[in-house]
Amino acid sequence: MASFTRGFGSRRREEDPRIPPGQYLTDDFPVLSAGPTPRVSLDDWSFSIRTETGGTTAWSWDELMALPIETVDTDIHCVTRWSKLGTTWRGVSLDTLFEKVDTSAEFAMAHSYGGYTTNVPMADLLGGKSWVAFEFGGAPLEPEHGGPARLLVPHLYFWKSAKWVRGIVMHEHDDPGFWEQNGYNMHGDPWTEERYW
Ligand SMILES: Nc1nc2c(c(=O)[nH]1)N[C@H]1C(S)=C(S)[C@@H](COP(=O)(O)O)O[C@H]1N2
Ligand SMILES: [Mo]
Repeated sequence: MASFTRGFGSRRREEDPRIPPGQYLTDDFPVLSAGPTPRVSLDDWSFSIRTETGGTTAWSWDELMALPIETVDTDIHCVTRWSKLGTTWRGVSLDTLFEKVDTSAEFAMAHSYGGYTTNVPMADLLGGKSWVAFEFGGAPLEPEHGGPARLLVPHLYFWKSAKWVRGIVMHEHDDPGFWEQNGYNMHGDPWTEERYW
């Protein structure tokens, strides 16, 4: 897919229905981070889900790797207007992780090493829509792009795909995360241009 888009950097939506309104294509993979890149060793890494009752389920790196791993071919869209088509990731589906979690809360707050947060409704995380991803383009995810692992929610603007993800906290209400407190949309659907407030 990447070679198919090469040389069409200025191609717009009129010519390709995979490009949401107001986006342009890039072959690069820009790095957008609100702070320094945290370094987390795999020995110290864990991912946890805390529910509304305070119960916590956690996975070490090895435990995550022992779960079913999926390959995800998808397009990604940043609110700063770049889109990248045909990216390939490997990761564990949030459906798999939530199999072990008893919750009826409708909202999730993703938390990252380094302090970043972003809110995502459960309806946008489950049903084959999101992953904890640790490989990009056949190689371990680079630290700048969120390695060891990041959330991948490709049907929403890419700020919802929290880099260096360390866990999810369930919320009864849709509370704003980092960018959402700073003017970004609570939901972030690129197809309806849910960019800012
Ligand atoms: N922890 C963390 N995750 C983050 C960010 C961040 O600053 N910190 N930036 C978000 C934004 S605005 C975008 S567009 C994407 C960028 O991912 P990339 O740097 O891999 O392109 O990460 C998102 N996830
Ligand atoms: Mo972004």
